Amino acid sequence: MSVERTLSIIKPDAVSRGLIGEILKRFESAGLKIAAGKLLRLTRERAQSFYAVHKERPFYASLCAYMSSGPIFVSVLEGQGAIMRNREIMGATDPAKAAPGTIRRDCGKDVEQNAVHGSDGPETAATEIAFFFRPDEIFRY
Ligand code: IDP
Ligand code: MG
Repeated sequence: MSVERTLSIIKPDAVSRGLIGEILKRFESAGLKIAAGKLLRLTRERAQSFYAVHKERPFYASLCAYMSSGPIFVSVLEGQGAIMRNREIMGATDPAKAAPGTIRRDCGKDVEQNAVHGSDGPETAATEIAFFFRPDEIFRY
């Protein structure tokens, strides 16, 4: 397996409940390195752009309102097989269906306010990282 980079977002529900440290600890404990990170707030338009792939879904408007409702912590995670590793640590989309010990099971509120986002493949990881970070903001280990 090769070293990969993936985009992680700690979503507004988790940031507002003081869970940034708890969630970053889980990434680091799993061997993922934090290669970039920042706290920011998306405008509604930026949230719509980030989630454009979901624009036909019934939850799109609500998702974009929620994702622009408060600060988020965006980071680039780096490591062996980082994309799928991060998805495993996150757990299933719906916290009620996520495996015990996953971030979404332990920290998510519901299927929308599910604590974290993670890229789902190499192409989306590259696009999503570039959405938030310039190359010179990303560090190598
Ligand atoms: P993922 O985040 O596990 O990849 P996606 O299907 O890509 O799941 O959905 C993107 C985000 O949209 C989810 O993380 C969640 O915040 C929201 N979402 C997904 N499905 C639903 C739903 O059925 N109702 C409300 N929000 C949803
Ligand atoms: Mg997805």
